[in-house]
Amino acid sequence: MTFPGQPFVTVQSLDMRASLDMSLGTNPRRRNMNIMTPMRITLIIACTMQLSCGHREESAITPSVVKITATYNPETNEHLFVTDVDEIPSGWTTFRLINASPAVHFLVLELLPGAKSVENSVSEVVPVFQQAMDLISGGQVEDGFAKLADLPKWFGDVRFMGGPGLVSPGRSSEATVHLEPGNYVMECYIKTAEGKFHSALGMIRGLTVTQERSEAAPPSQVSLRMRLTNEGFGVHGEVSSGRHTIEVRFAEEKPPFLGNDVHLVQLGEDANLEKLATWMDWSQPGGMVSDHGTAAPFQFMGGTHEMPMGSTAYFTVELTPGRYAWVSERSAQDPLYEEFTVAAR
Ligand SMILES: [Cu+2]
Repeated sequence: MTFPGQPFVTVQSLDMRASLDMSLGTNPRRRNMNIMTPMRITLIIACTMQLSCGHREESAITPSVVKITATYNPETNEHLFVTDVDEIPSGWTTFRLINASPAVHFLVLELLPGAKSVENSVSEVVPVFQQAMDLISGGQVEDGFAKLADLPKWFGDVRFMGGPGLVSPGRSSEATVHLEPGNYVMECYIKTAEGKFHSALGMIRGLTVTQERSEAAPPSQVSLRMRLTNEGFGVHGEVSSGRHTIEVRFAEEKPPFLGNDVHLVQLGEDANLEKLATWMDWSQPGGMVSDHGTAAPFQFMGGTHEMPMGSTAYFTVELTPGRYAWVSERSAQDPLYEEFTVAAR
């Protein structure tokens, strides 16, 4: 196994990472980017339904909506999640990520084990991934992957619990998930052109899910269904123009490197899907790079991050006629994407 386009990534380094992944019991991709930075963020949980979301009534977005705005502060070079919500009841919640920044972002939810908190992630996990990435970016690929052995043991017990998928500047991404009580981390590990993870530049934040139970229900009407496996997206339903609420069932344990997730990409006429596949790999020096000066090569329109097998999540997208692809966050050597066309009505 080699990384296409990056010949210096060797089989050995991949195996190293694979065994690390297994020992950790989680997806290495998912934890690549935590570094620390102050996060004074403001969140807004607007406990309303479709009102504040502007969704059609039939999309039946759940009553509990957490709004998070992704921002960039050029004076401090901080990428931040801004919200005034730090605590929510357990149960169904919709996370709406509004991208008011010049970079692509996402928001992945991570359930931390025991009493671990975002401070532990910031001090013990983020720096390790950043050091690993710095080594990889400097050409020391094997040393970079070996660095991941410095991750704390508890990191292997982190559970990835979905969250709004990749979204380009000026767009919003919305995902609905069912969360059990616990301490969560919300983070984005897109990278800057210098190879710094957004989470290392502030885009990481804690969220407490309390024992109190929300009465929110999942979306009652969906227009598309997906069954995510290691082989594909299993789309059922008519992929037509307009707004869709998509039900996603996580039907298979994650492949060796990443969990099964899905993101929607709008393709231009000269879109190169191999380039997209390489970009979707955070461990590639050019992978997942998007900042104020470096645009991502594609328009990302939302999706949902991985969840444990058996879970269900929902996300909404707005489709207009054109070319698209569903794409998963995978290593560049094992890409997963599916192109499709939305016809004019
Ligand atoms: Cu980001």
